[in-house]
Amino acid sequence: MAASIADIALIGLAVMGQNLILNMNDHGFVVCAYNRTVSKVQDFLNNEAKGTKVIGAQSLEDMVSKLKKPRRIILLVKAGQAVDDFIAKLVPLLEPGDIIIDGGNSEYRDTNRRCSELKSKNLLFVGSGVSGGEEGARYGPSLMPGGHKEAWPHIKDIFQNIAAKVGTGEPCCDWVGDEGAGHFVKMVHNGIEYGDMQLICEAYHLMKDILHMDHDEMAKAFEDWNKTELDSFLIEITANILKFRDTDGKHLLPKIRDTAGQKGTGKWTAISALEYGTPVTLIGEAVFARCLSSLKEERVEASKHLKGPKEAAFSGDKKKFLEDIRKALYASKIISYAQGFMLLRQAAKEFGWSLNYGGIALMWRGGCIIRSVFLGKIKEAFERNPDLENLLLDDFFKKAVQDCQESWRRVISTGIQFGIPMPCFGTALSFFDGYRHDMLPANMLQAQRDYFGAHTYELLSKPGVYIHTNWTGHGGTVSSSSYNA
Ligand SMILES: *[C@@H]1O[C@H](CO)[C@@H](O)[C@H](O)[C@H]1NC(C)=O
Ligand SMILES: *[C@@H]1O[C@H](CO)[C@@H](O)[C@H](O)[C@H]1NC(C)=O
Ligand SMILES: CC(=O)N[C@H]1CO[C@H](CO)[C@@H](O)[C@@H]1O
Repeated sequence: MAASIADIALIGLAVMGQNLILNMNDHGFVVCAYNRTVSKVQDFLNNEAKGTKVIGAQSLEDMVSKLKKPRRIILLVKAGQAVDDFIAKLVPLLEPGDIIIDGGNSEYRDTNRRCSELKSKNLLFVGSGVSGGEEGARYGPSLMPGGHKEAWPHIKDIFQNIAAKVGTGEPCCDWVGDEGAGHFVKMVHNGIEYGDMQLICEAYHLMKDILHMDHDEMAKAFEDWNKTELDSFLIEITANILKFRDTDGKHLLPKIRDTAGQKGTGKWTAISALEYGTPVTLIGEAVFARCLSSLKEERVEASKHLKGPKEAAFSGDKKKFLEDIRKALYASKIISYAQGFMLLRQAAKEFGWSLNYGGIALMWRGGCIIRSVFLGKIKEAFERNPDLENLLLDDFFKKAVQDCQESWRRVISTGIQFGIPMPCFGTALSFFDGYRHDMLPANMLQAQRDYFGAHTYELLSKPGVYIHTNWTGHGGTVSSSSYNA
């Protein structure tokens, strides 16, 4: 029998898997590599892993025999059936207390299910969000592990060592919560990424079509913004993209076809938002903005028929308006994160998870696409008050939104006058205005529902007591159960 020398095994030697292995190796862990196509293992040992302490396995049995106990096995295989197939093959080879970690892009509901299936077999299961792409995997990803908490003490050291670090070396990895919480948080991360990207696109659109800034001026603006509260990876790459010139010396960006692709993770966040009744409007709009962009031919045709407002030159102070756009972006971004955390809170309620919100902000602070200085502020807000109901009620963010408010409204009203689409700027402001109103027009809605469907309503003075009014004097005996409006 082979000596049990490996600290952890990893199955799935695509680039992400290889890079995570090399990252763990760099941090002094002995990793056993395995791939279903076993020749891949030898290739990896002979090439990328040459000169490292990485060992290979010829079979799952071989892999299991080489692991220290409790055994720790990371799966980095295609989400879906492949994960279940590997789990089914591993289960008979493992002992109670051994740990299977799914580091793929699994749907959180699958992770919930796998947690309960493996619990009944006395095995520990962890579903971990991994963000940061290939580069992150190699040099420090953001890691979001959740599942059976008993596994955490056994994997914490490895996970926190290989994760991205921020500030004075704080790892962008902490225990997220029970069951599929890690994968849920990863999904929300991706949704927020959609929102952040769309907000930047809207700012770019306003700069381009209202202020008529050229690419270098816009690049300079984003570089300047990168030194403000907006300091972040996405703002930084936006500046670089704007500056980038093609081989012919011209800017590349205006040559790129304006149809956005998507892999669906933003969509899943929006679907969850609808499912759990949480108004995560900005991510929803960001997903729809991509959908609208993809109707390129239809838009080209429509552009010949549907005219916007008469072209007018911007007559205001350009420098001041540019700063207004920056503030509109910042305020909208605060709304987006407030909504994202509302969804996390609702999911926690739904599934009985206890989530560490400040920890989540820290996990996103570095290593991943949405990494930013801003997330440090969110972490501080949850540190000040772990039970914070909504980010917008934290003093720092309350003041930030207040400071941006006039600019935000000016940008949106100007943008509307110029006919510029700003789905995310707009929905953010609508959400803000809705959230801060103690009285919304939903009294009318309730009256309408009661009028046509006898759905009943409550009086402000008597919440909890449901009444029906005979609105017309000729109302039949409709009961609310016969309608579902
Ligand atoms: C953005 O700011 C970061 C520091 O916070 C810096 O490392 C990076 O070079 C800046 N990028 C640009 C394009 O200005
Ligand atoms: C509604 O009011 C009218 C007129 O007063 C009455 O004839 C009718 O029975 C009422 N309908 C119900 C469902 O109470
Ligand atoms: C299941 C599994 O381990 N598959 C991987 C083996 O390696 C190839 C290429 O390196 C990957 O594409 C597979 O996903």
